[in-house]
Amino acid sequence: HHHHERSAGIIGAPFSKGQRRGGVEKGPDLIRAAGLREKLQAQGCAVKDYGNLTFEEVASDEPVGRVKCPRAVGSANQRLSEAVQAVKKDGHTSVMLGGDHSLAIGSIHGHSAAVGELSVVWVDAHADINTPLTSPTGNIHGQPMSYLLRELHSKIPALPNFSWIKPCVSARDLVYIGLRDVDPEEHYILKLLGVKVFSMSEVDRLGVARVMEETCDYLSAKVKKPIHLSYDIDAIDPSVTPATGTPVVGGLTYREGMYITEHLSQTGLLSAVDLVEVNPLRGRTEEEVQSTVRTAVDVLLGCFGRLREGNHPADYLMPEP
Ligand code: 4U7
Ligand code: MN
Ligand code: MN
Repeated sequence: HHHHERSAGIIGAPFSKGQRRGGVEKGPDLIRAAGLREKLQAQGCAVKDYGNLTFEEVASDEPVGRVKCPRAVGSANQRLSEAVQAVKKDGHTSVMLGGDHSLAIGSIHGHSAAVGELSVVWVDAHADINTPLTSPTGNIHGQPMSYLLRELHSKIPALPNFSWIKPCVSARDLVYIGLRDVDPEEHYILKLLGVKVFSMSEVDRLGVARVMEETCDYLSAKVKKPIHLSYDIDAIDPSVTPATGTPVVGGLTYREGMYITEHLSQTGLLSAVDLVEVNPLRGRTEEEVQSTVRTAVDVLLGCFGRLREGNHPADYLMPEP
């Protein structure tokens, strides 16, 4: 039961210039090497791997204001947007393997360009909604939602290689889960726009089951839009997924992390997924890296219908003696 026809179109985005630390560009190949394709196929999901994107070298990419590497981030995301549009036109659920979270700009933009209005579920320790002018670090992986929200359009200054980006998400169609490290300026923006937030406090108060029920009630109150899930591996507690650039204590348990994917998968509305911020160079041991990568694979399996109760093919036939 609960069997849907699913197919995954995988795009690797080995890109790290949305933040300072090298290593996060190794995410796509590590996640593949942990058996993503085989495991998806074993659970009845068709897979087409579109391979890794290649990104053009930007010769000189001086900061603009505080914003670091705007030209490289802008052009990488333009490529990614086109790749996601192609995957959606081929009829797949898009799976974008990052890479850092600045890649959500191109992934969500491309998804929206292909299918229209979206709901966005952002699972993260961070809100990633700084504008170029509020960002304390200048790292674009802390800013992607600010470029995508219609309500923030007037607060975004022009940046080189960003002019193709059209804001395509409304604040009422966005839900955050797992927040626990929000900058004051971001907190102000979230309140100003009235964004729905289930921080770790709400996960504590309500439990993850009610959080997911309320998330889906909220998002489908009017019309059921395709869901874009942007999953930052740092949403899960660093005791489980330590190999990431900006770990924050007090995160989702492995079980809560899985429940989110099981619930979203069963809505039948999941249309694109990002899995970002896996950085093997941030693991202190091989076991820390492997635990992070295994969990990333499990998140994706959950997105494609894996249930912890077990699964069986819709056409399964009992062997007769
Ligand atoms: B991630 C931060 F200041 N808010 O803007 C910023 F704390 O994609 C962190 O969620 C952003 O990992 C974290 O740089 C980006 C900082
Ligand atoms: Mn993030
Ligand atoms: Mn994060």
